[in-house]
Amino acid sequence: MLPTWPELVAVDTLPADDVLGAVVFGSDRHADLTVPMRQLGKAPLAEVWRSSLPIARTRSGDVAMAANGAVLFGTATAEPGDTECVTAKLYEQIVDAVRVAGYPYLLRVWNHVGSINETEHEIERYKRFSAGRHEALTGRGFAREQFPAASAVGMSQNGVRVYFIASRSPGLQVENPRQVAAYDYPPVYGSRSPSFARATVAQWDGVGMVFVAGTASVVGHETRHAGDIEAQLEETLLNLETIIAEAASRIGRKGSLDHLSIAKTYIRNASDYEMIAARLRVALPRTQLLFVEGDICRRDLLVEIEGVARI
Ligand code: 3EB
Repeated sequence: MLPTWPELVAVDTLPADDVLGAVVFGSDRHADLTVPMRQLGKAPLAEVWRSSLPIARTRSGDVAMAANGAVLFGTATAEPGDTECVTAKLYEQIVDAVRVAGYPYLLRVWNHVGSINETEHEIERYKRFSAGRHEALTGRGFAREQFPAASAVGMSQNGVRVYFIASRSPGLQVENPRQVAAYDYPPVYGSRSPSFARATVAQWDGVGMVFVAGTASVVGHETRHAGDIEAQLEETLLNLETIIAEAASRIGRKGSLDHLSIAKTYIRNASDYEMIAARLRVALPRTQLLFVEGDICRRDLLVEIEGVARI
């Protein structure tokens, strides 16, 4: 039995006893965390992480946690301030809290930063967020092989909101052979390289769960197809297919887009939603899909897709 797995459910089915964590986009009902981003498409869906084991809830400072003996789901929110500083403080709290709780291995972190593409003290806020995250993780002794899979996108209020999955046992970090590892990016993307992995894999009961980081039209370290949403979407799908296959091969299996059980798509311009949704329904016919409107950390990226694959 998997200790946790993600599903998209109607918001009005919450709260539920077997939900480790629930995240709602754009509405504030019954969620452990609300992310102020407009959901595109039909009725509001919640992203829930189900639990097959009893759940214990705790809090430590700004970090709220729900754990089930195998994994821990956490949320943390910082009020607006100096982005680098509040991010570093938030990440230090997260690392300390999961270590004390006994779930020290971060598998996946979702980051939401208000006005992510605006400048703050002459530096783009994403870069300041990235520097704060880097300082906290490396300062707390994280080697690059321990960085979690991540995404970093905007939201319509200021501040930083984070949710994450941590584990009692380590995951396996995976990189995309078509891309430079983000932690090796040149400084043009920020004074401190982004501290994340393209994917992490956890294995429970013979099932490999692949946490696929935010995936976009990046080849090497450069954005491809600036200004061309159709081409960005195709490049993104190729990157998704590549990282899933790579993750599967690391555990001796074959993997493809067919294994993606859930996918969340961040869309910069809501007017691209119909085209993107139509394409993804064809490319990912078996995948549960959620679409939200939001800024992506690089100004020239128009779409980003993340999700979880079961192999
Ligand atoms: C990229 O591939 C696009 O800073 O946590 C994707 C996923 C991106 C996560 C992060 C950034 C992050 O570099 C940007």
